[in-house]
Amino acid sequence: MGPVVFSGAQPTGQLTLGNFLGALRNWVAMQASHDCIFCIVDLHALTVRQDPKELRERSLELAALYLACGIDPAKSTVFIQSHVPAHAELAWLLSTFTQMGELERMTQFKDKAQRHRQNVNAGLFTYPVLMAADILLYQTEKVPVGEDQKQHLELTRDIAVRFNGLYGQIFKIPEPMIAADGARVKDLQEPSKKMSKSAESELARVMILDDPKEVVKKFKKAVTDGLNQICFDEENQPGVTNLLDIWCVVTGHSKEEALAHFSHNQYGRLKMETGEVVAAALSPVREEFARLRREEGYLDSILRQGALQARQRAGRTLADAYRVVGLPPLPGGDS
Ligand code: ATP
Ligand code: LTN
Repeated sequence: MGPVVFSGAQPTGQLTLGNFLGALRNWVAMQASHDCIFCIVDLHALTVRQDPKELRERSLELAALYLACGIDPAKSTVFIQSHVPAHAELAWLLSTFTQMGELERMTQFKDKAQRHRQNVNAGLFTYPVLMAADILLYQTEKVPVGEDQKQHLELTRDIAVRFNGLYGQIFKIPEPMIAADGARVKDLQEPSKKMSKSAESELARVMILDDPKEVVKKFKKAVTDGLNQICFDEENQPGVTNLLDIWCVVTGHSKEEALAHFSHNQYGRLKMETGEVVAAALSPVREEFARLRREEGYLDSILRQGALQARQRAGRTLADAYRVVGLPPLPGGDS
């Protein structure tokens, strides 16, 4: 089966090109050689207020999108986090092994607390503990994520090492896997920020399900600069660098090849061609998604089977962790 891989995305909105290049594309590639588990982390999504009907809809949509991107349920386990109670249970236990100061340092918390000032809830603060539980429950070895999640992975490792130090080898220590390219796709309007599903401007983010015309339009309107030179220079030319990076990941070309290809310094051409290659890469995903979304019975059966498998695996780790800290087993044997 190969080493265990675990990753997840939140059903907080449609997925962006950033999620695709930074995460999903790598998940698909790992299926051939790893024991992969991909989760729809709906409990995490609750840290920001959600409309109940939309949240339900988006969770199913996200499952269809995983499959449309190439996640194969015959090879990988796909499930919804809230279907496996062990996630919330282990999160509670791990929160007692996590210091307030550690959580206060998390940049995602600081960012989101800024953006949602009227709702800085305790769940937003303990979000990384739930993420640690997700990962540690499955004896995960590798966690493919975008660059923004690196700090959460480091915290997960610290919690696991601390717990193991006190009670023995209960958890495997996971490694983050951050792709060399595509791990930090930037906002098309404010290229100093990461492209995010929850960005305010529609033009800022390309969605996996945007139709080709929309994709091209968004790239045409991408913000660049007045320097009129095509270079990889994140500091002074973040917009141009982002477009070049995206073009390289999608076409599989190197930086040198990109510079040679766009040697005439025409920003218009860079925007247009990047838009076109992205639109072409996303088209088959969009079509497969439309087909899968009509097959609700099939999707339900995948999610049910995934949850049952996940419950079994997660249950073993949770039982071990409960036992070693001194929580008594149910008298008379397993429930
Ligand atoms: P939100 O904007 O609602 O916080 P998000 O866009 O960060 O959400 P998640 O569902 O939390 O999306 O993340 C799914 C995966 O996509 C994670 O592995 C994350 O690191 C990755 N990811 C998110 N944005 C980008 C980006 N701009 N570039 C590369 N990878 C990204
Ligand atoms: N925190 C992640 C989503 C996430 C995740 C996980 C990723 C929740 N649990 C476990 C990898 C492994 C995010 O915001 N992108």
